[in-house]
Amino acid sequence: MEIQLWREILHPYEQAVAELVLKFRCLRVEYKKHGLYSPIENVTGRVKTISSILEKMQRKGVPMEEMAEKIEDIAGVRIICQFVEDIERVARDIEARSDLEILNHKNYLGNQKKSGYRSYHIIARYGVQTIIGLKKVKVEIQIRTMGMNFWATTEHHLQYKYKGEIPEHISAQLQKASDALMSLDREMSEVRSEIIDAMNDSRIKNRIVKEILGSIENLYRVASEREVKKIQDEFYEVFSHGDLEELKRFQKQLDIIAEGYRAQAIEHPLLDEDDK
Ligand code: 0O2
Repeated sequence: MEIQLWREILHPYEQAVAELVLKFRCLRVEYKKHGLYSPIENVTGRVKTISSILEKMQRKGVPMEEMAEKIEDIAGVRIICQFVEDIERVARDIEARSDLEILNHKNYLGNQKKSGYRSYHIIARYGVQTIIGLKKVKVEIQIRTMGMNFWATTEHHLQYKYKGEIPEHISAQLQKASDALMSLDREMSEVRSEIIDAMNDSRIKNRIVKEILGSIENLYRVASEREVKKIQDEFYEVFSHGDLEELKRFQKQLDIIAEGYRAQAIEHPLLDEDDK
């Protein structure tokens, strides 16, 4: 058998994971920047350990020369969502990407595995630029809710502890826990729109408060201290009511006041042409 240079073999997989994790995290940031609810809650990635690759090859009878083709999860990216509905949205977004060639899907959401495992997997080919040119590698993208992830992580630890032979009574408990998490996911889906509205309101409130305080700070440079103090006191009063609509009205009034000062500054510039 040829010498296997594992560091060299795994390098493009490491690069693929690093790039994809960054790209998916950027998607989340973009949703937030647009003031939108992000279906992506968290993104992580890993390259399978060499011993885990070797074990899987042994288990499946895969020869070394077929490793890249047959072991599809050497590069793994995991996307965690809040709600089951978000999984479909994220999967659609991923399938529409031009930097991934979609090879296969595994839908363990409705038809969970015998163990109780639920998740949505996409197997894709992804190209990384290396110093010797373009290298395409397979990646497995797992998309699941927080509940599904909690279950899978716990079960994975138990698989490790019992070397893949989880005792019958623990398997049954895991199955029960998986069912319970599934009904929890369903219940959370029912209040999804309420939760998203609440999250959006909180985001809008944070933005408005930041803008109002920024405007007050700007006014402090041009208006009388007494007037700015009065506005600030009014703001704290409005803020204490916790009413978003009232805050919006306050911001509009403040904009009018600020506009008035801007107009004055144009009419009476600090430096007249003659003073220059
Ligand atoms: P690791 O340690 O996460 O890398 P198979 O032919 O079914 O044995 P295959 O063809 O790779 O495996 O596809 P499958 O079943 O979709 O599994 C891919 C990965 O999904 C697994 O990789 C796990 O990460 C996860 N997974 C699948 N089934 C289960 C399960 O019952 N419990 C948990 N916790 N995770 C699961 P690896 O290589 O098995 O593990």
